Amino acid sequence: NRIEDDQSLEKIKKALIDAVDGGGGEVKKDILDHVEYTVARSRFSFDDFEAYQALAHSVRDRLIERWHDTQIHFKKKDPKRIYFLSLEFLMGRSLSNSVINLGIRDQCADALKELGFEFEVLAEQEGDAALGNGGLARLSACQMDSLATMDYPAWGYGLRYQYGLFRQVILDGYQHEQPDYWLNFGNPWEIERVHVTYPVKFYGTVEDENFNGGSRKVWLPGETVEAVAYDNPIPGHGTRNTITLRLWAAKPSDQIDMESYNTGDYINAVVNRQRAETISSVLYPDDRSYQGKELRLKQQYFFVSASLQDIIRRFKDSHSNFDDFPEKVALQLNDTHPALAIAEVMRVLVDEEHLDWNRAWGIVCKIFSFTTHTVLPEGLEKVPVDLLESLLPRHLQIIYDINFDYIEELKKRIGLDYDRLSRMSIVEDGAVKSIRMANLAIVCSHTVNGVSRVHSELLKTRVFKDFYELWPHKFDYKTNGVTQRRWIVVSNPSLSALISKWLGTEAWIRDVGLLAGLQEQAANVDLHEEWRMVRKVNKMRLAEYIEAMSGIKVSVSAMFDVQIKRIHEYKRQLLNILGIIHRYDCIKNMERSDRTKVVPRVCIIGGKAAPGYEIAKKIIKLCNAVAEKINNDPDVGDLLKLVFIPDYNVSVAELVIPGADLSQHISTAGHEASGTGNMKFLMNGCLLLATEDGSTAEIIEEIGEDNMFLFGAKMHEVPALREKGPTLKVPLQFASVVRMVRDGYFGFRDYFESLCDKVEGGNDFYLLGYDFQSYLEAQAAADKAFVDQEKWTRMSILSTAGSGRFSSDRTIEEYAEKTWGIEPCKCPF
Ligand code: CJB
Repeated sequence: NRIEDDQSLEKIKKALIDAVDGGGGEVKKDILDHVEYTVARSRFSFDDFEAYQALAHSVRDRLIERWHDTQIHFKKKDPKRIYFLSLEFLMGRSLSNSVINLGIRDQCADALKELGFEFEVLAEQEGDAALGNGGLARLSACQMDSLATMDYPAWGYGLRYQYGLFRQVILDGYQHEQPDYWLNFGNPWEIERVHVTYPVKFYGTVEDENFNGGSRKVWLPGETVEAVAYDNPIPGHGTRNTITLRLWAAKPSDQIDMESYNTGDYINAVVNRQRAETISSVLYPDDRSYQGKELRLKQQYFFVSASLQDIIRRFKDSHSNFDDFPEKVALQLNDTHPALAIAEVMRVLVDEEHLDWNRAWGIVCKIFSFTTHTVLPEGLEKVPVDLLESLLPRHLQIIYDINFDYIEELKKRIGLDYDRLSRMSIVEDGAVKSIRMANLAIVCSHTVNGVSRVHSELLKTRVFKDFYELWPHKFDYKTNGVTQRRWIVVSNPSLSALISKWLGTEAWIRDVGLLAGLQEQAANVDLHEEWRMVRKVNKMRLAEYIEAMSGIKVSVSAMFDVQIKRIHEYKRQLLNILGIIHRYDCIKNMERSDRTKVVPRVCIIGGKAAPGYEIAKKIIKLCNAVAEKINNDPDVGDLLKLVFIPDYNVSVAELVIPGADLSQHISTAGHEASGTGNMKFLMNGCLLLATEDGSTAEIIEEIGEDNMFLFGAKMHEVPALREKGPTLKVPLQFASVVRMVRDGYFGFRDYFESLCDKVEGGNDFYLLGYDFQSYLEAQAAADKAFVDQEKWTRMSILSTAGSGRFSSDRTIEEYAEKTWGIEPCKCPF
């Protein structure tokens, strides 16, 4: 108990100060010790990867000390805790982030230098922890960083997939998926807790049992799998607080299947037990459609059950009355994926802790909050009743019982409006009877959060209209945010240093609102010069990467125009590509003398398509086919290049975002719940070309319309435009670029036919044709602004200056105060 008394606290402080004063010395010794004893190499001969491993372990030691102190402190203070349940966390790399948050970046770099290594080179040795798909998963990671930095007593809970998001390989322009066995070389950032294990049960039957003169339900499960905890310490910045991301791995249970053993089928018995591990083996790569898959449901229950056993055990360590549970526990449902937690808490309280139903229900209604990340009703999860009945029979009963009470209550409130009752029911009666997980989450949560203001409006007026009318007080929103630690300090160190220099403080790293101080300097010519220099260096870094990865040489004086995100029809990468074709066509048809007027562009597109999403895969192929044509056309040269960056992930984003001049966020209005890429680009001084969708509407409020390039139909116009179908007017240029694709100008005529069909003949659901004209105008405005470098630089500075609102620190503070009711619990330094 090293922080039990003030004296030992003083000792810690002194040791820390000594460590800092000692420069790289102490770290150097630790690295060498880890080379010898952890990596088992000679301290006189080790390579970059071994040096990375030894450094990572030296950092991990420091993390563990802080983490222990934090956990002891939390235990002693016993504050209300927030448990963040999420099936996806996109953590990316940990080394740079950890040393920066711990404040030992320079010491590590010095120590390495003395040993003949470079920090940046070693940092590149680390693979990404890609335990998630896209925005939702990276948001969880950003929020963990903010929770730690702001000293909140928080735990993240998720699954430790052995295979993260697939690696994207591009062959002949087509996407191929390869498994991401990210644990191949070990993972120094996690700690296996062999003693923290819980049994998780599946299948079986529910029986009635006599109890206290009445009867009660007893679940007799058919299969048990063991959940083992792997803890990932998450360090805060400028604080000793280091919180836990606890990920569960499935292991075969110790319980022996006696029948198989007795029948002598030893081999099969072992093989069957081993199968248990498949539960946590692979992340589902579809970021919004996995309906009806048993393994997915197993994953959900597995992580929910293990997490709740852990949470309830921690509660019971110091409490005996469950009525205190809501005073000590807040459970956050990150989308519907963990919604089974609701039925599981009811089951534990009623069946295992023997609380009566109403008392248990009263507790449940106070502890859950739910955040939804989608706009589309079809994106909401449904679980077939048959599946649930076989896998979790008792949970199905509980959900039916919740639904019965709720519908009875509802009838009293709204009368016998059967249409509405059936829309609002948790159970959907259709060809396939299913459980609507969003309805379950809404009914049982005290707060339903959207992720931007626009999103929240859509939830209230369309997606969950019925519920909003019933319970307006439940609905709220917390506009998403991203952590400036990762997205400026780690990924753009030169901009970070420049900002600190001009603000005269590093305090913005924890208090990002201070970035607004840059506004006063937005016209300062000295700042302009330094700003441009930083941007140029980042562009050079990106250009080197592009050349190394694709062989394409790009000019850093061209405008770097970037669209990186998951490939989805609604995100409209196709609009971007068709715009590029138009630009190419214009250059080709231009008088040679006019070509000097063209603003050179490097168009960069990156992103993964879900393996089963045919149209998204065709978009990737089209991008590569168009790139092939343009990049090899001597007529075009440096005026236009198109690069598809393969295997887009967090680390690639860290490289690309600081090097972008312009970034595109061009979803059809009303489709992007929030978007968080826009925030990362904004922080890095990249200008946005965007539709007024998701969080962009709020960015406009911060930096003004004049500071970005807006275009496209507005959200309220979209339904009427769609109704026009084939009569909707589209510009000739649009028809002409689509024709080029149809006619095989870029090859693969037959293959692209269905893609072209998606945007023509009344099928243009995402309104590419309608928005094309205004898209081209916005692009022209961007060209014009880019030529005026002074104007561009001012806009860039104002973008960074106006990004403060989009920090996850602000989002988390709102959640803490308004939704979770938790307070900081700072570990003494
Ligand atoms: N989102 O990444 C996902 N996956 C989903 O299944 C549903 C939504 C995204 O979540 C982000 C974080 O809230 C949003 O910014 C983004 O608009 C949304 O598409």
